[in-house]
Amino acid sequence: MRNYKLSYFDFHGGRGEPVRIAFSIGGIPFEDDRVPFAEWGARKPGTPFGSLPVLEADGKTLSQSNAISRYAGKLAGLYPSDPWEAALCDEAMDAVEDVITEIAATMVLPEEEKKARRQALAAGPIPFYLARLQQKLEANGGKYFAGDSLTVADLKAAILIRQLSSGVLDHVPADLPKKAGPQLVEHYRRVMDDPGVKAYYAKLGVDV
Ligand SMILES: N[C@@H](CCC(=O)N[C@@H](CS)C(=O)NCC(=O)O)C(=O)O
Repeated sequence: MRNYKLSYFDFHGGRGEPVRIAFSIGGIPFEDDRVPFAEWGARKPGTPFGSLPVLEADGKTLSQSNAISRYAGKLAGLYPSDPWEAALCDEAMDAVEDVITEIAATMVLPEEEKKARRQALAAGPIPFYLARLQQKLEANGGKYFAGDSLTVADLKAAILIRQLSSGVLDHVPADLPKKAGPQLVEHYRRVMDDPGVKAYYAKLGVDV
């Protein structure tokens, strides 16, 4: 087995979190390199695209969160082998990534602009994406986004819904997921109750 090191910021969410959980579920040892924000400026130029997460495998780097998630998912049995189901898994991950990209773009805005941009997102694009993601979930039977078992798409979607429901994003109402995609909230709870996901957070002493 390769030696893995996953570098990502030090919080329980975001683009790196599905990879950490997938490795944990798959019993794949990895170095969990949690980069303090204070060190990021110095480390950024050394990353492939100036961003995290980055996975190192025996010293070789892989970037782009969905590529890393798919890779970790394949190692951990959390990525479909059937090509159509794999495409459904990719579709959900890419749709979630669209939402993350919109939200991430607001992080560095001055307060007034941030407020306006986030209110606009909460009034249109976010509920739109949540409603459409919910439709996709329903089209696959309502339990998982692809196939009939947990995949990295379920992890990625659940982590987004957890963030949106937590109230941590100023100007985005915490009840937005419940209003725009109630089944996504149920899905997120189900994912957090998955024994492998539960074990991951229990090991870290995190309540989810
Ligand atoms: N397309 C990239 C985007 C990565 C990205 O923007 N990551 C954020 C953290 S979630 C980041 O590194 N932000 C710091 C920066 O851009 O300087 C991916 O999916 O990995």
